[in-house]
Amino acid sequence: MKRVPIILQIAMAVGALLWLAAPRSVAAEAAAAVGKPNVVLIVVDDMGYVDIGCYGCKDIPTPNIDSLARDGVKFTNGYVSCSYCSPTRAGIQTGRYQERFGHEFNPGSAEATKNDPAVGLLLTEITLADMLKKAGYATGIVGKWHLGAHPQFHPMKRGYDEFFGFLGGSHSYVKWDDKGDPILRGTEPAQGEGYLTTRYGQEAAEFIQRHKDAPYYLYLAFNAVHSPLEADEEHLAKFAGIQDKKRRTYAAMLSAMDDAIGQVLQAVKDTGQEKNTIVWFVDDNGGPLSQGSDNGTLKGKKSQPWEGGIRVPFMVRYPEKLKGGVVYDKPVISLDIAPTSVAEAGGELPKDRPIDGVDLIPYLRGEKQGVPHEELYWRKGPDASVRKGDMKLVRQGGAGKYQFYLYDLGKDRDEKQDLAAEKPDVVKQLTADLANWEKDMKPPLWSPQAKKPKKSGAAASAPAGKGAEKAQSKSGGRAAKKGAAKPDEGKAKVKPQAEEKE
Ligand SMILES: [Ca+2]
Repeated sequence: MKRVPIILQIAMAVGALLWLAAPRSVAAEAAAAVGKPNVVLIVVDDMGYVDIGCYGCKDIPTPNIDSLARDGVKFTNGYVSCSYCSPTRAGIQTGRYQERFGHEFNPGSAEATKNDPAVGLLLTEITLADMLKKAGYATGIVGKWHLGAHPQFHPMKRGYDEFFGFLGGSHSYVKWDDKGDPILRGTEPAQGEGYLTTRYGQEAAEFIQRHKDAPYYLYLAFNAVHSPLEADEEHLAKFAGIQDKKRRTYAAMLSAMDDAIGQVLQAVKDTGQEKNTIVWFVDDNGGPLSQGSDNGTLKGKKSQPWEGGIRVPFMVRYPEKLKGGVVYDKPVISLDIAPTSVAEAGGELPKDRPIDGVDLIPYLRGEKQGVPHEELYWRKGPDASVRKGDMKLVRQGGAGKYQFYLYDLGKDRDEKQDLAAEKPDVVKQLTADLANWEKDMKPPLWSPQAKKPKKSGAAASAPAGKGAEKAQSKSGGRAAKKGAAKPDEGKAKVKPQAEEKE
């Protein structure tokens, strides 16, 4: 496992400490905080591209989520920075391509990694909560963390004042003490019962009420509609007409989430701060399809570099500054959430490291011409892609035998016609752009979560992390070894997972 050079680690750690410790008095913060917008960041999990009404769904009513498109801006070329859970969240929290700090893969389950200080959002990274807290905000998270289960990565050590939720990547909706990853309030197991998606809505609404007199940042990270497929009777009853059992359960789960979001939006309204509250809505990756989700005609699914893995429902509502009912079709990415929120909060971004997201408000208000991003990049092991304008290059394969595919998304959003043979110059240019971008990225800090074998076997079932490399080298070199994903070295040392569990 290759580490970030110690000198660089120390420099970034000092930078993070200095940044967090820079003096601003409490009184100054309180004075400066008046008039600042609240920020509500809603992240949903594993939802398909066409599973809400405002993106074309016909069989699952989602009036509350749809209201964000009616009253805000809907992105139709909205992306996340990874095709699965934890890396996307690392990018959202930092505004940086998560490959810059080796957060390229999901960690293992919370149960498997809770004693592993090597698997989680690097402590040298500064979170959106850190940034907004410094700008005078009350901060809280409700729901799924998935950025490290070791105590040092706990959200309340990463800028969040309050936490109600779980540390891993997936969770039962009905069993609060699930798989050694209990629902926590703060750092202690929470006592309670009831359907968790609904409970998250209640907890979020209560947070909003509790902090209505100060600017607040609420990170509402639903695990819905991720597996396991577990719905409550009330919502299941609404979808008795859907024959397919998986789709019916999925629809009920999504409907419960829509109700919970309705409760949160109502809380914002009740406090009289609707205009001055930025509400983000983003899906953390495309639908996996095996659980009842639907990506429409997009190619591919969760964990894949095709549009079905990374193009997602993405919206922002901010009546104070943005007109409602607007569709914005230039490419944007979830990395933009942090810089946009921090700019509106009058906060500051760290200056000692590249920030890849941009402040979208000037673009959305038409004050800035051009596009927020000339290029966007993705990488997960040997899979990588780049979008430049409408042209998208996809790299797949491994063991020195990469395959390259080229699409014109302006004419072919669904990636049906591979233009690689027709446009070799474009392939060459985008391949060079990708290689150039990869020079600034770090090797993965941990290997992909090992799949559980059907038959027991110590090496293959070892969790990712410290012990994994040794175990995995015995089992045939699955680990993310030195330079695993560098353009010229890493061709297939990191094996992608066939089906992601988290
Ligand atoms: Ca996910």
